[in-house]
Amino acid sequence: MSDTVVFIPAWNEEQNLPAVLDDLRRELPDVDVLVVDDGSTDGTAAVARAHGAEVLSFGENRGLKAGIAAGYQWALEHEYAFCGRVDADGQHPPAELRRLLAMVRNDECDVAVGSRFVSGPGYAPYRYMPEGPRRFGIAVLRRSMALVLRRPFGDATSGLYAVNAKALPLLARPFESGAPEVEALIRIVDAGLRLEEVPVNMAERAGGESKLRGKKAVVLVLTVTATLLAAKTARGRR
Ligand SMILES: Nc1nc2c(ncn2[C@@H]2O[C@H](COP(=O)(O)OP(=O)(O)OP(=O)(O)O)[C@@H](O)[C@H]2O)c(=O)[nH]1
Ligand SMILES: [Mg+2]
Repeated sequence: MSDTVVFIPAWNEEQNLPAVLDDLRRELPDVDVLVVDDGSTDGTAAVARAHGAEVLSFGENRGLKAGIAAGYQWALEHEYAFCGRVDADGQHPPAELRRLLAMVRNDECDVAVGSRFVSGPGYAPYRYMPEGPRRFGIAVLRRSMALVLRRPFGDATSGLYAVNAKALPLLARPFESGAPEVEALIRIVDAGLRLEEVPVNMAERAGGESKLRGKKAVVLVLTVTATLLAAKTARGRR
């Protein structure tokens, strides 16, 4: 058993998982890998096993927020010192996760989140310029995050994470909103953990269908804003 587990929330991702799992194995040969198969009706579980991953299968689709909490819960129960998360659709290059995990291992921070919207050496500013409604949504989100977190944060819906054991109990608790990543960031900052937003490159979804098109994207922005307002109100009451 390794001291690190990387989990992948997956819902009907048999097309994309093989490449993601093989790439993970190449970049991070020593980590354990868990696929959280959320009631998939395709070959997600079988493909994951065939490519060397552990599989945690839900009997029915419980939604991404349940899948995320279950991944961290697994890491907590199995007493891993470090935990990573990547998406199943090929958007998160395992080489970038390797950098994030190294930062957490070196104790540079407790939580490292991969971001398209911050820059650094080798990562040019404005390398991702979302268009139209997405651009507006991201701008609104950035302002709200700065207000609630009391620090800037550009890519609040990123699912590319590396964390140490201090963050596990916080992230294994069930998420209440439709914006679990935003909720996660609030929990991390409220607990006083050291959070780093790290520039990364991300790819386009490799295949299959995005769960986030058109109307759904608008609903997401509204959900996120509601989550932020709720968090602010709850803090005010304390
Ligand atoms: N456990 C679980 N995972 C899900 C569910 N819906 C999506 N996922 C996974 O969550 C990850 C992100 O889903 P995407 O559909 O790619 O969402 P996105 O990356 O925000 O949207 P795109 O930019 O269009 O790709 C992928 O690994 C999906 O397989 C779900 O209901 N349950
Ligand atoms: Mg995606």
